[in-house]
Amino acid sequence: MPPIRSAAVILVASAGLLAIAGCSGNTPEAAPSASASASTAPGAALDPAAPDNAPNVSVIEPVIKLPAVPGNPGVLYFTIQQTAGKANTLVAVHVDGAGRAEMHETKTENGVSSMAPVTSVAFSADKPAEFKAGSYHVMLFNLASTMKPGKDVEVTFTLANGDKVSTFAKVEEVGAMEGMMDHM
Ligand SMILES: [Cu+2]
Repeated sequence: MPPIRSAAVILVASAGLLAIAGCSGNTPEAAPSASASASTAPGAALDPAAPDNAPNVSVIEPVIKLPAVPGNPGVLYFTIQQTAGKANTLVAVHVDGAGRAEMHETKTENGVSSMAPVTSVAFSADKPAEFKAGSYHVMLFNLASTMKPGKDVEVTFTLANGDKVSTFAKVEEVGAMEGMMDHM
């Protein structure tokens, strides 16, 4: 089936770009001195260290996948981790351009996948919380028409202690297969 095969190739390619963006974002010392030209690189404009962010909490590779079918929900993937200190709990996510953002968990039992809303997800230095396909994810409803592939969208994570972490997520198209698996 040629269409599905080419979609898989595109997904692999975009995952590679994400990995590169994540690496450069996490090591600002290694950024090229020609920063003006670097601003076009994926993730280069992100500022994960906003001054009022919760201490010792970092969000890695946040990415918004647009729905395969317009009008359907999108999804936000990321990893949130504690780099030092006590464990934390994520209790809410706000995404600019999404009318509503819900934390969900996908579970597979007896070969059947289903998902349900969750109100909190704990994470610690030993155990980051991974929001990814087939696991925790944030479902995005009522997407604004301004949500286009290639945009950087502000995302704010609220912790149980009231602290917040803001960063920017890259908006990407979703592959047809991935869209079906997550939102059927
Ligand atoms: Cu969901």
